[in-house]
Amino acid sequence: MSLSFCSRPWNLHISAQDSNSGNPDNFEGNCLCWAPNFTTPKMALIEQGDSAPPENCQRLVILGSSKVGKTSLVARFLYNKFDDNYTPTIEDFHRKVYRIKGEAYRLDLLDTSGNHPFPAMRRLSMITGDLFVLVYSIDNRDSFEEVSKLCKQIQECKGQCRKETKRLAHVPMMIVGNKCDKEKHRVIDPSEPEMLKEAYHHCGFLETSAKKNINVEESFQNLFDLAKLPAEMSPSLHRRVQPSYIGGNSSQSGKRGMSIRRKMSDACGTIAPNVRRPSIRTDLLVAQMRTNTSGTVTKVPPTPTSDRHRTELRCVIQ
Ligand SMILES: Nc1nc2c(ncn2[C@@H]2O[C@H](COP(=O)(O)OP(=O)(O)OP(=O)(O)O)[C@@H](O)[C@H]2O)c(=O)[nH]1
Ligand SMILES: [Mg+2]
Repeated sequence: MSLSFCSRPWNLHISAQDSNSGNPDNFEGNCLCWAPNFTTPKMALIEQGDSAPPENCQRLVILGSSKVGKTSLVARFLYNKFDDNYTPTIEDFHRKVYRIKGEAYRLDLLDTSGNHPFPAMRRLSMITGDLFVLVYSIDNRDSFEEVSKLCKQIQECKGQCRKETKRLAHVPMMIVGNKCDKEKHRVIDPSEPEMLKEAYHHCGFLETSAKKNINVEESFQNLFDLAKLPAEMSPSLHRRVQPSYIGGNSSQSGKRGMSIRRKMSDACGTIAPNVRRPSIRTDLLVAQMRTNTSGTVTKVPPTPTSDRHRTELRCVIQ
């Protein structure tokens, strides 16, 4: 039986194997058990998310000026809802768990404050984020300038953390021009974010309206594509189920000849209830683990995307 910590300290993976049968299922019920390409069909979806392999656990951070519609975009993506009333965000944390083609995935969404009262927290969110949605409002030039600054800050921050100082860090980022329903008030021409996007690798751009539900799903879908995550993470490409949902998975069903459409329909997802943001201490630990305190190089375990198989260096949080 082997015990190992993954790159995120709140995930403890115990890979257990019976030396006689080689079957990890023998330990089910005694310990939290995970092995690559193996998901026990008896686990509720929410538990599968908790034990998802680290490369399938992604944190999506939403940044941008105040009132540009960050929270509205998240609400549209998660609940397909829109609220005309404005409530300022301090920080909101959401978690969605998926089972796609027999594998568990976990997507954490960090909805930040546009007022960023705590700059160190914002920097920490950049360090711990894997994917970024950078939102401006098409009727507000300052909010676009902010997105331009954010692109640079994220690249610098990730560049400091990784041994990629001489070239741009590969961070999936989606620039989103929200409130495109307010065409009459437009002050940002799409050519400007298009130019900004070209300056970065793995960067996309779309105009959206959380209010009219225009391009919201497409924006997240583009970001998943950039991050090489499964398309089925998009709301319309999986079934919404209860957290307690237990079902067979497509990889174990043995239906090899299934059509792509049918395989897609086997994907399911749920929003984790009452989930709390990992503590700042935990986030700091993650930041520390992702960097290196002595300046020596730390190997990060290989992930499905080759550019995530990388070396990382010390990074300062200030
Ligand atoms: N017309 C229009 N209004 C929108 C749209 N998206 C959001 N709003 C409105 O804009 C206001 C601000 O939206 P929020 O989603 O709360 O903005 P936010 O970026 O989260 O703001 P902070 O939490 O302060 O950073 C709300 O009154 C929303 O109803 C949109 O696509 N079109
Ligand atoms: Mg908000």
